[in-house]
Amino acid sequence: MNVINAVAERPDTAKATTYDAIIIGAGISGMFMLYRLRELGMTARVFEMGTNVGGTWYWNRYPGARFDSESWTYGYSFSKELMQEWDWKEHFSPQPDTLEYLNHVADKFDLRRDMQFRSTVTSAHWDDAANQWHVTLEGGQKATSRFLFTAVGILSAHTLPAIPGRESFQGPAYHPARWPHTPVDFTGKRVGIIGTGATAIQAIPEIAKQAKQLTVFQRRPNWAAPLHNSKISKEEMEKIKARYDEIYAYCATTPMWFIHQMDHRKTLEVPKEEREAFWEKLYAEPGFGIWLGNFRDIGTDEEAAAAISEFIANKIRQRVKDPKVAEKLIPKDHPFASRRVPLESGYFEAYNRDNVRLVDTLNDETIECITPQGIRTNKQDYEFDILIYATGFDGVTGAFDRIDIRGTNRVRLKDAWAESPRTYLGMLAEGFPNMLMVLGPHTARGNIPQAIEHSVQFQTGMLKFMQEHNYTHVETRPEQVDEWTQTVIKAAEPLLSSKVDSWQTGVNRNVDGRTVRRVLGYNGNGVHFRRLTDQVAKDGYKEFSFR
Ligand code: NA7
Repeated sequence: MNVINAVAERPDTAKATTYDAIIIGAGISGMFMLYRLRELGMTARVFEMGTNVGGTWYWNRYPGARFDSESWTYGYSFSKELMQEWDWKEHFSPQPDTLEYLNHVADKFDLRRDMQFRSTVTSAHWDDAANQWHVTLEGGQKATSRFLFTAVGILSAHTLPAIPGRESFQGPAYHPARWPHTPVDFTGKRVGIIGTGATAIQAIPEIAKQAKQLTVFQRRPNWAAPLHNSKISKEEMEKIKARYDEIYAYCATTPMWFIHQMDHRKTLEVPKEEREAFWEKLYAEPGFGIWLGNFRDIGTDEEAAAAISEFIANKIRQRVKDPKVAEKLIPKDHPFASRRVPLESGYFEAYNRDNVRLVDTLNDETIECITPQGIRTNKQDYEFDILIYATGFDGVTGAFDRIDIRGTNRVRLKDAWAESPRTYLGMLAEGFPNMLMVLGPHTARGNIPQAIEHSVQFQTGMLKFMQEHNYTHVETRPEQVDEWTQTVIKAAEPLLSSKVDSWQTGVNRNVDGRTVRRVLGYNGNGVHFRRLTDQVAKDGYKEFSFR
């Protein structure tokens, strides 16, 4: 197996081994958590697998990787100075620019001095008697802390396809989330890619421009809509900077904290012509408007979902020249917006190129195995110079499962969550004292950096409260966990997305036991979530139990 893994060297030994807090992960969450903990006067150490900061934007270096969210709503907002000094170059920032931004943040706030890279946390065990966490890294290094912060991301546990023969392929094979740090040259190469999720949808048009031939193995097609990215001029950036307060305040009023506000009409109440004109407008606009700015029932009402799906299907038919290929690219098993909608830049047109072919592995051929030369289906052998496994992630809980986390009575988190996560607000897990999760399961997500900032503010607010009251121990209350778990499950019930297999519902057939759908996020309104958490803070965190 030659999937590239950028991490090779072992860490240096840390100077001290006891901290007030250990943070796992140096992505957007871990960086901001460190910043805030320092403000509280706490000693903190970040352990990060990679060789530098950036998390998702450190790992995912594949061609075409970029934000699907407006850059100017997707950065940190805690520092006005930072906002004013950083110029986003494109409305949807490409990965290299985003990584540069995060490095700039790390430099500006001198974050790296409390970070240890090439450091994979393998276990974290709670010690009730000592009221602290014992953390072990790959290689044996140990550290202890009063608090443990998981800042591990929701899409960081990448998964390779469970297809026999994977080890035998003789050429280079890559997962997009472990992409090499130097660009891969596809010139003159025959490339095979498995998967057609958001990642592949970004990568395919870019690889197609270079490769001699690109063969896409599609199991289930995904709905996708145009991104409409463009550059940001100096003048436009100045205007955005002048409006930052207004922009972020507006995002906080929308259900998912994006710049897109849902349309409060119901789809079928709007006359067909008016509806179609509205959809034409959304389809021609940049960003998630077609998903998040759409009629309020497209995610819950089957007829409404069928109508928007038909609209998008017709767009695909118009854009893909070969009608047979177009039909294969149109999902038939789930409606538009019932999985996270990938945004694309020329994805459908890529299939009009002579050097791109689509293999439908659901209806036409079945992948049997990977061979030394390429991929064998039940119909033929395909030969490739390079293989790409754009096969996604063990979403939300996957990164937790990869660490042996044990709480009270040495209960393993993985076992405790086997059927469903049990948390309060997705921030503290039942039975795991002093472990605070940024983007944990059952929390509100939407606009990820804004969700992170909100969560970090809430958690560090609670730590400040603990400092003021001389508390050193925090736990959930069982009745709050029951109530929150039920709230989360209830909020997911009306959603069509709850009836579809995806990383969001926790299904990943490349991972043992990941065949049953689970609720992994809080799908209620983000505005209510903010209100609730603000109220909990205002009332003195009564829902938690302190010692
Ligand atoms: P996704 O969206 O989970 O997509 C993974 C893709 O890989 C999807 O098309 C899968 O098909 C396919 N897949 C996975 N395993 C296999 C096997 N064994 N054989 C064939 N095809 C397979 O992951 P992405 O990385 O694209 O995107 C993740 C998120 O990142 C995205 O939602 C954004 O939030 C950013 P399937 O649909 O399961 O039939």
